[in-house]
Amino acid sequence: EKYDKEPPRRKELIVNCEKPFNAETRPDLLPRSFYVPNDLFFVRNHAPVPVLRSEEEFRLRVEGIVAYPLLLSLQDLKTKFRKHTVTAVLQCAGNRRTEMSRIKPIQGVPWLHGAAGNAVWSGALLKDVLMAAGVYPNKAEHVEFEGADLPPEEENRSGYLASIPLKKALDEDQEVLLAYEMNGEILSRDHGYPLRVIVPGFVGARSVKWLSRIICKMDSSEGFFMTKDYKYLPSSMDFGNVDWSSTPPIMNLSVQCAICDPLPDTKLSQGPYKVRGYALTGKGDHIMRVELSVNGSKDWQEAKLIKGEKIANREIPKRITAGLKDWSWVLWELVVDIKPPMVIMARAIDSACNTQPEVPLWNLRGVMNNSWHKVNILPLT
Ligand code: MTE
Ligand code: MO
Repeated sequence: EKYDKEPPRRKELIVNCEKPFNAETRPDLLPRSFYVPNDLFFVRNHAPVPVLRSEEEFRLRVEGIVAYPLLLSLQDLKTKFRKHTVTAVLQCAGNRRTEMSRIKPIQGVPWLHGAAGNAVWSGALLKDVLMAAGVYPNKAEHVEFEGADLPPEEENRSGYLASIPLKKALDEDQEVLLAYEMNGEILSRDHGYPLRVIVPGFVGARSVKWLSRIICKMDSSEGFFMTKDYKYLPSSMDFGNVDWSSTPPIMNLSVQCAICDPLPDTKLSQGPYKVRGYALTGKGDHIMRVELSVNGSKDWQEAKLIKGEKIANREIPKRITAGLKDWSWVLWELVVDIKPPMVIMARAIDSACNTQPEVPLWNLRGVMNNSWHKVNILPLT
């Protein structure tokens, strides 16, 4: 059995697919802490979790258009490169697909709004490793990552593949990380043990888990999840007429906001209720405002933003005031008047004044749904 060496998992997760394992955090648990606990963090796998016999055996290859190809042990990564820490949200491009599939059915993991999570990641900066390998920035334009898992979709039986522009990788302010720690703990097997990429600001699909190889290349990755998935195709394209080459692979996140508490179709009595959720920015530097409407979008009230929290005696750096981009999510809350039956709506506006569309833009893969989040509330009896 290919799936007989899977790690133990919390039963509180909402499992959307067992093999490969795909599970999301129950949305109402998300705003309970600024960082999602590792064992409640959503898991998006495309294959069985690879088994590493011993940590000593692990090697990362760095090759392609570089002067000095490298073969690094985990110990090398931890001792020869400075340790960098970044708080970043990870969101699957398919987060909130279920809402989009109400417009027209979509094949794909039926995520609610729990396929996003915030964590503090530590590891070596990808930039430092690429510099040590003597990357040729004038010759290479992309950095490809290969994972040790073997998704059936990768036709030539390679591992999971994705790439990012070399420019992003070499920009220290972009903080692209080869992470070995998540929330101060060693990565768990579901989240990429022993090493994964974290690409702040990009969709989760580019943050390759179980990283085994880095290849500096001229062209972007030909991997399945770059060329035949994770694309925001025009609404007119269906499986019958899809032209994958028409559309580039998704990279950047877009501004997002979700109501986590109450859950959709909750029965509530009339009166005040503290609504809670998360928001994250796309190309903007940070979330400027979150607004809620309880009267069908006629009036919008501003929610209170909760921008950080202490973890293990560590203060969140004042990135925003320092003029750097905030890769983290913000949590927000607002007490509203509940008069069921009703709909609570939420939308965010980021510092670049980007906001969300009122309705989802349907697309074949059901990705990048960042429409106004609408939660239906029912009367108690
Ligand atoms: N990396 C590998 N090697 N294999 C995968 O299946 N899934 C990607 C990405 N990295 C994946 C991967 C996708 S689509 C997402 S959304 C994130 O990992 C999810 O990371 P998580 O499971 O730690 O939440
Ligand atoms: Mo994803």
